[in-house]
Amino acid sequence: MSDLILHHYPMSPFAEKTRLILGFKQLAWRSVLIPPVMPKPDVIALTGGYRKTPVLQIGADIYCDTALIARVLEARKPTPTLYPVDAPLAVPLAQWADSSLFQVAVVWAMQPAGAQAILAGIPPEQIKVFGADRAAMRANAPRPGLADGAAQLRNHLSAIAAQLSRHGPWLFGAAPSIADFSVAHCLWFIRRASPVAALLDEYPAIGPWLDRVLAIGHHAHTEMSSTQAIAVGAAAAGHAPAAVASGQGFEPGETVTVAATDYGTDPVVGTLVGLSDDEAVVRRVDPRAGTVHVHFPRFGFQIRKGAPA
Ligand SMILES: N[C@@H](CCC(=O)N[C@@H](CS)C(=O)NCC(=O)O)C(=O)O
Repeated sequence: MSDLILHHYPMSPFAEKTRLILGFKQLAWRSVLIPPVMPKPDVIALTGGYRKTPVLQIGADIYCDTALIARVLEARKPTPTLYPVDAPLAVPLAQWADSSLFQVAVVWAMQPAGAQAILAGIPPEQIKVFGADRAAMRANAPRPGLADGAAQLRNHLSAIAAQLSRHGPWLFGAAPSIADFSVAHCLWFIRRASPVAALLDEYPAIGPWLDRVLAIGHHAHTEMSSTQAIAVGAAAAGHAPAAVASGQGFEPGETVTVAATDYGTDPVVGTLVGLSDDEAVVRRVDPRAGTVHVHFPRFGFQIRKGAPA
């Protein structure tokens, strides 16, 4: 079976979500450390434009977005499951955490005192580069200021704490679900912003639960360079089987553009080879990575006909 190759960097919350899911499923993985800011030529060689973190590579299949990566890991190793049958709202709750909760967790964690802790050790000129990169990535995407963000975060934390008190030890009862990982990576980020992390202590049910999630760990992983990962893509022959469902307005083999709809909306252009209610797959040819299949979930992405003018 081809290696699971995670392209990520240590301080990325969505990467931490994925590392913990790999730990939960006890799946061994290869770790490719990527830059936290653009340019990311080796990531783009694989994705064709998508720049967010993390990305999962299996041979010549490139999976964008952690909602899809989680499903791929579930298919690779179904037990323990991320989607317990008695927790049907785990997926929508995870989506809420990955968007609403994440946004206000970042607003809280990245207030000046928190940002200083998170970016500790990074030279001031690099911090400027980081700020400019994130401003460009967000473009005009609206984000609450600190007062609004803090109020919203406190509401969210109350709800999470109440859920854990009544239904714990995990968010949906006796076993972890995808929701635990999506909520945990947001609060992990706040914990790393140590001068402002005491907010979490106001919700006593949260600390022990977060400790439990983080204790799952990341399982066994070994480093790989991005050059090696691109060579793996170039050498891989087989691609995940895909089909284009009828009735969605797209034909197999047509040129399409796929892009995120929130932030980091850099388009990926390719030949449509797979489309379902869960996933869009495009084939593209890269001078270094060869022919790759790039996979996107349908939530949070838009697929359009043709290539941008
Ligand atoms: N919906 C995406 C969100 C990923 C995301 O926003 N990741 C952040 C890092 S935690 C990011 O891409 N930041 C910019 C970058 O790494 O270039 C997912 O679930 O993977």
